[in-house]
Amino acid sequence: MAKPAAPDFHQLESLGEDIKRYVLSILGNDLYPPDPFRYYSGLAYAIRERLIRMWLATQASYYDSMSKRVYYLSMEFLPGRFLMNYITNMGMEDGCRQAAADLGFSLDDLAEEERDAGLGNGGLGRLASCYMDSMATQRIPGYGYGILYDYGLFHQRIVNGWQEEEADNWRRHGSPWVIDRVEHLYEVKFYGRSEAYTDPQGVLRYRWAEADTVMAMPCDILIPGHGGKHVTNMRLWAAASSTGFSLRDFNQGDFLGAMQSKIHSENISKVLYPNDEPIQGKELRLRQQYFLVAATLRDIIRRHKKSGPGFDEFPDQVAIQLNDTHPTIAVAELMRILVDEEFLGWDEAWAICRRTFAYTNHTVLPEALETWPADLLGRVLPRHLEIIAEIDRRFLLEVAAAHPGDQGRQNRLAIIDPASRRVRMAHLAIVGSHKVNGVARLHSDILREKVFPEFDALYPGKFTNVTNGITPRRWLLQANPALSRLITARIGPDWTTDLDRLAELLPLAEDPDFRKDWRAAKRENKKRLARYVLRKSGMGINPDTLFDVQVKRMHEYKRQFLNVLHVVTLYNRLRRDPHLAVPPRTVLIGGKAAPGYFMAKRIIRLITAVAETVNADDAVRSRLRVVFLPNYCVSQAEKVIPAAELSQQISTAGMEASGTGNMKFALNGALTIGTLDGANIEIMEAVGRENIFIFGLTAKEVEATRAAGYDPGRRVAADAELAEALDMIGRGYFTPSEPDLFAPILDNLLRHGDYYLVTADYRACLEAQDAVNALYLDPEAWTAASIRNTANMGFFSSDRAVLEYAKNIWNIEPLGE
Ligand code: Z57
Repeated sequence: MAKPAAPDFHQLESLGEDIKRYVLSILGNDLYPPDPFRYYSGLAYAIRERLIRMWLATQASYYDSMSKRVYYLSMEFLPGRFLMNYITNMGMEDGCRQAAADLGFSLDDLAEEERDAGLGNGGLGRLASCYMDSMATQRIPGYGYGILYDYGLFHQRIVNGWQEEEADNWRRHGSPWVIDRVEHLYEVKFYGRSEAYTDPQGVLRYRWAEADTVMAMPCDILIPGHGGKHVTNMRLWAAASSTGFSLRDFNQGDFLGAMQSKIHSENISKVLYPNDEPIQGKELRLRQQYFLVAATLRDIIRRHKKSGPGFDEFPDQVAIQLNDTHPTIAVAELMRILVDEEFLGWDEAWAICRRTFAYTNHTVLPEALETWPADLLGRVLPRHLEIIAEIDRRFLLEVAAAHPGDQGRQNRLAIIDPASRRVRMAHLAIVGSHKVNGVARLHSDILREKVFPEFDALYPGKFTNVTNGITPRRWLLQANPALSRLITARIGPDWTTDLDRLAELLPLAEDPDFRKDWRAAKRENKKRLARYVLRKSGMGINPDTLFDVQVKRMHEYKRQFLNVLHVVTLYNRLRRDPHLAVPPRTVLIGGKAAPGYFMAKRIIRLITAVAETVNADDAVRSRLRVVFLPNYCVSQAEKVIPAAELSQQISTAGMEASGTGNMKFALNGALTIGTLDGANIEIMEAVGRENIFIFGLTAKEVEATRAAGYDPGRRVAADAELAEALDMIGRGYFTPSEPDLFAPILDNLLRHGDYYLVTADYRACLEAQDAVNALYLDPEAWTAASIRNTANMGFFSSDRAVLEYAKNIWNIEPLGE
């Protein structure tokens, strides 16, 4: 496929004039002085207009084809910035560069003006956004549905070494990409009670009485596929109060009281909950979940009714994918609509539900499996609790029929846990879906064998795997122009939509000239990152050192602490032997801690403390630097990942469901040091055992080690370097004025059994790092391995992933050209 030609109505000739017109008319601003934010906004509006035209054409073709659609329900989307993504996907890059230059700007500088849309926490939200890009590119008819939070994930600042959170008011200066559909409001109900009545035919029915209502306003964000011919959208709901204010209270002179209920309703879409896993069980969060679900199902059913067929055909027209359990109340809501509002019989409604829903699980951490107290759920959603109880009653009859007399099994499988009276959302999702998938092969195996074995026995074939993927457009084509240019020069441009084509690079790993070009591209990216770090933190880093990177949410199971132990050990070795034969390294670590996660925040403080000490030590500073990158986010990832040479993926085996950062690094030619966890296993199989540094316990060994009663003390006593590093941290070597700062981290390890097995994997991690050093000292061999990583990453395209969902779960054919 050649580079897509810009269709006529992109009208690139008029782009410059359009930009100026938008600066005047929409922003109400002078053209002078030429402010980059204004010109970014003007360009954004000019592109938005072109996008809307394409989108209207795509939607018309959907209606013509009457095809089945998928609705991807997610509490989180993490798109990052839009401008360059739109421009590359629509093939407008040359035109936009020219227009920007004519106005006296560089396109890259204008792009830097955009705020990230950070409507997600981490992997789960970013996965949803990669899938949007791939659905549009692969022409799979479907939509993302989520919430338009006023405040996305907090901004992280580092103050005196500690994380501080700042509100992310991302739309404060406007958001040209969001199309508010003020004319399409839906009502969403909360609270009140379920009321029984008899209908004119004498049938007992239920309705939702005395409820409060909140309005849901749809806001669309357009998603162009690569090549620009197919444009879909995600629809994000914003809450608005149902009345401006309560007239009664207002007439009695209680203005603030009247405003109160308005504020209460608008709270619903105010802020994203900042916990990655586990999520927080707060009433407002439950209201957010139901708000998304109720508004979305109304929209789906409206569209279904408009297209003609009755409810029998609903599952032939509609697939609903639940992104984790967060939108699982949809199962009860669809039952409520079908039974209470459309008057279908229970069995008929239930068959429709099960054929419609599918559920993706993203975690096996017990503390992250979502449950709600039945009384809280019943207060907020009284009729839904009744419906869940009825689903549960019928389900347990099924269980009893399969295993008569096995009350223990019924208790374990029950949707409402009889002991705690909590609603287990994963059980509701499994029972209400026709497919349940994990996100990497190991993770799906663990789901079937360890977490839900009795469900697997009850429903053979329901559990399946779809290994995660990432979009090659954002994560290679856009983020890494240096490498993309080199790849396209050698194998042509088709890899952008057919990532397996990267395998054509494999023989070039043998070509010294190509290796030289490959290294030059990496070096350019390292220099770009060094400039970025200098600009953001005033710190200079040296592009001629090994860039060793770990960026992801801060979490004990991800073991940033193990990374720190390696750094401290390397520091000690360098102090003892200044001539040690290892390559100079820059260790970059970044990630946000949930604001209430004590231990994760302590680990950030430890990293900043170690960085301060190491970077100030003249004896080692030319050979080891440590940088904490503040405010890791999508736009930062786009700069960091292409510059990385070593990617740290070192979670305790069995705990990281998949990981997707691991894929982005390997695609950009970084070598992975990692454990046999999540998708690392499949990455190893793809790139070859000799092109990756694998260490540590396997998931099975982790289980056995814990079962045998692991004793970290013995391990530490037997390892002098480990003991030394822990001792320094524990006694305040890195924070002499506050020597006890890291005692809680040490307690966790030495007194509470080291649940994440950091000490168990320490020595293996160091040996793997020795192998890293040895290979890096041979640049030709390292570069060849780097090329082989990129060349073998085709499988990890989100295009492959969404096509698997379409075929095995949604039963949807991609549309033809
Ligand atoms: C989240 O980002 C993930 C799982 C969750 O249960 C929640 Br809540 C948030 C992540 C996993 O930790 C990653 O391993 C995985 O790659 C990602 O979801 C996408 O599947």
